[in-house]
Amino acid sequence: MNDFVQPMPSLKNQFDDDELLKSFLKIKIPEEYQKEVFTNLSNFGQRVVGDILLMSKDAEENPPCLVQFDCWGVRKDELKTSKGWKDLDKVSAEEEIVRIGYDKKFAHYSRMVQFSKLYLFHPSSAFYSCPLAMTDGAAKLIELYGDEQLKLKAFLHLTSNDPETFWTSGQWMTEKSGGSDVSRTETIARKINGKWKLFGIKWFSSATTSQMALALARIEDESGQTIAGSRGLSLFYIELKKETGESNNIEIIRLKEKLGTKALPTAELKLNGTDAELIGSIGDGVRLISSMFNITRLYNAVTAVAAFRRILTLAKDYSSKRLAFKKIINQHPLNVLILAQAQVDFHACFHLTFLISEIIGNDEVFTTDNSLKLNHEEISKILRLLTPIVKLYTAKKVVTWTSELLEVFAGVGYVEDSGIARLYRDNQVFCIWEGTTNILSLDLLRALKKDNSFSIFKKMVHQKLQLITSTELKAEVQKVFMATEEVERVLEIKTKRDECELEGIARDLAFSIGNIAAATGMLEHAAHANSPKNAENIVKLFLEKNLSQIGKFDQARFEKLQEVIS
Ligand code: MFK
Repeated sequence: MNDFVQPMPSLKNQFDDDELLKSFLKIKIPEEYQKEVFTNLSNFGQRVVGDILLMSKDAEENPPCLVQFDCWGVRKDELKTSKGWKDLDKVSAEEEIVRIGYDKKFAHYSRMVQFSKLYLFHPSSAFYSCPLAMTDGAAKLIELYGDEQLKLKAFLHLTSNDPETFWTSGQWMTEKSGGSDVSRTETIARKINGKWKLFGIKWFSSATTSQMALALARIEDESGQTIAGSRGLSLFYIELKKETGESNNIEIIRLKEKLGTKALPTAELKLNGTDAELIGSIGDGVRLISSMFNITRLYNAVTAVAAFRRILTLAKDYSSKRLAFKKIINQHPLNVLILAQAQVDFHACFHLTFLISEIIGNDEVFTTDNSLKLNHEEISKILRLLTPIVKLYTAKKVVTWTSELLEVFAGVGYVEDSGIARLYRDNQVFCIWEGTTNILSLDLLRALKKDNSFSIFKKMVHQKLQLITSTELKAEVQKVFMATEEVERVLEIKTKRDECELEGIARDLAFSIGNIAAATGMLEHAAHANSPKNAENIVKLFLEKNLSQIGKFDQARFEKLQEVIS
């Protein structure tokens, strides 16, 4: 009889067991905050492998379902969610995952603390992190552009730590006619008896259980005319229920059958005269909502890195327990190679993402003696430049590495009840959610052109690197300096050429700048870490590759490529 039982991979306290996060925070967070932050994260690190993990299991095992009609044929559109999903909402409020970013208790370190908490939460949250992303984005937008009424109502709900009053928000942009190209939005806003009412279909609305949403719509004047394109789009605030508790004329057409993120209800909605309030000026909708999706894009990055850490942790733990060909598999050279390469890329993603937590923190709570030693305008421009990069970079890495690391588990990784198959399906969303890799690459070009922000980014990188005096890291520091020169040189040439050439290198540019930013964070950490040897080894391995990866792209090559796919 075969009675062999393979010991399972297991998870320990997700903060106490995270040497990288602890070391990073120890270096960055001032003494005065450390005790409170470390205690809070350590307690939370235990919860995410305890009660919170059980909530997410319940949410995954009991996905949402839609009851559209009662037995008499009356339309109900009742969205049923599990107890686990509801409890995750409560935990999010109590643990202040959104609030930490707004109460600014840790001054310009507030976002860093918040991102750390989100990073611990996400892999045990059944993607409750998605509603939280939009909630945070909505809070930011209202903080920037909301009127007093919205600030006194919605903002307080979105940033509440009381489960009874906490609200989540949806972000309703995507329509059948345009996911990436939002300018094709067809939803109409009509003024009827002095009030805005929306009519149209929103094609991908996650967090359908939210109390509010921010939506784009095209204003129709009294003669039925609209302005085409994105300049015709305005931003609206919607509450999903009327004061009576009835639906605000919103029909749930159906829930999406998605590849992954099955616990998260994502619906197609019909707005059938939905009461709405205009935010900001008419025609300014895309610009305003960008302040929301720039936050959700950062959530995308933090959660992608968190998901990367979860599968890597499980793969390393499993590799220390599984025997094959007379050796524990973490002794086999090919597996060592895979795990080490994944670890190096994981560190790059971590440092890139947590570098941006420092940048956004300093942007939101600006002081002249800020840790970046830049003025406010410079910090804002670097934030704008790095946001699309951090999103696309981490998303692509986690998707690639999830596939590779699944192989470590072989057949068990391919079956549902190992949980690995679910990670594989779920993680694919990081490249889709909040904009695809190509759209984010084009957004980088938008930022580069508008702000000339690469030279400011270069200034930040150089300032950080100049502080690294370790002779051990001298060659590596030099390599990053040279990579910034190389990207700058390419940009100078390419911005003078036609649009097609610049678009053709947009992805390469994004990954090159991402590599430079990640390497800067890794070097800074290695220079200050308590036990620097491992951090030095990791950054050296990372810098074995070329940071600047900009390939050849010109009109002749483009024509050749077009022929190839014809
Ligand atoms: C977690 C599980 C989720 C479940 C499954 C999800 C499946 C997928 C669901 C989805 O649908 S996610 C997709 C969400 N959609 C997006 O992320 C939108 C992607 N498209 C873009 O980001 C486009 O680049 C964009 C719509 C913004 C382009 O629109 P336009 O009309 O071509 O923008 P334009 O004219 O360049 O910019 C208009 C204004 O906005 C300009 O400001 P000014 O008026 O002052 O000049 C821009 O500078 C500004 N702007 C645009 N992007 C910005 C920005 N400002 C700051 N940051 C940005 N990123």
